[in-house]
Amino acid sequence: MSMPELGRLEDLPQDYRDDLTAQNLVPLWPSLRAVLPPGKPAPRTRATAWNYAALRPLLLKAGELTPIEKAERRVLVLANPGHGLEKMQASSTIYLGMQLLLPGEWAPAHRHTPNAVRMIVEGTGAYTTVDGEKCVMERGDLILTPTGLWHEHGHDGDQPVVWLDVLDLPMVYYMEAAYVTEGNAQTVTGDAAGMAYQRGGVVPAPLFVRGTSAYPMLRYAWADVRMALQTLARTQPNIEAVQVAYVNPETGGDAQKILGFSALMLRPGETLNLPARSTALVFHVIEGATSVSADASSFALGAADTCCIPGYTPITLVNASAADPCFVFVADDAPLQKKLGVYEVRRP
Ligand code: GTQ
Repeated sequence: MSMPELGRLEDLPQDYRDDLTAQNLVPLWPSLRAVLPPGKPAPRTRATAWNYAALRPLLLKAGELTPIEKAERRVLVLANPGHGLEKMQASSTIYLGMQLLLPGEWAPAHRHTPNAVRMIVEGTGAYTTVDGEKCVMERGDLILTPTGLWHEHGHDGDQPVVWLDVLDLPMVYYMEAAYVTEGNAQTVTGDAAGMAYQRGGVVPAPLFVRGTSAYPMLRYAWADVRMALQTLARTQPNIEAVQVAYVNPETGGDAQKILGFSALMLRPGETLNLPARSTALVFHVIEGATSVSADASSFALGAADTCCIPGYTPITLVNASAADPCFVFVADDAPLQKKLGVYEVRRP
């Protein structure tokens, strides 16, 4: 059905408009189509890619220009131009940053309301201590630092360590609920508290009592996730997509409450068509190379490259290799959208 054209602001007499403004009033009809466009939203989020080889020298340069004490978190934010770079948003709800920690450096303990995860990009010897649990950081590992939990980053190795931060900061900031509390270095109470959750199908239950921690597993080792993907590919060759979700092992639900995380294996030569969904998506290549295409945009991504695609568009990924798999880390805001009842999948 065609939509009738609505009255414009300019159609109203200036003195009437001035009277409205004086009382903090705004007529809806000139803006109605902008806030409720027909059929699908008009996202600010623009399909955007960030090339790791190109940003890496700038991140290392930040290591020379700004000592850790002057940065607290030495991060270059992957900002979406559709939102304006100063907003520091990859999408409406997702913040992405590449964080550098140099050997011997220390990013002090703090806790904040936004939830974060780290996807380790390069280097060894660094660790994040979350709620007293020391989590080593290796390429491809996912480490959660959920809302309210103390976290600090340290580095005992001898090469730079870089990781991708994924936070729901834009969402929590929009809610005017974003703030931080600075703290003292944590006492490490364990470096393996979550290890008992690493095997699917069983959870700790001492004296028949299940755990009650909201975030029982803080580190998802890439070696395990990679093996799960390869097992899935081998045992279910007809599966539509070789994909696993990062979940809370106590509940089986999403690992975090606002953003959702999964890992995807593109089999050699595979073309994968993802249906249009209401969520914007972030793709970060862990291993291999793939193209990511949506509407008029197409990006060729290699290892450590990252891109963001707005919601409501079908997406096609094509593994660039006919011989090797490609492994991709995926983030979206489906957990939030599902809770709010606005989540949609649009199959053709
Ligand atoms: O490492 O705690 O990219 O607090 C932005 C805010 C990282 C962190 C970011 C943060 C952190």
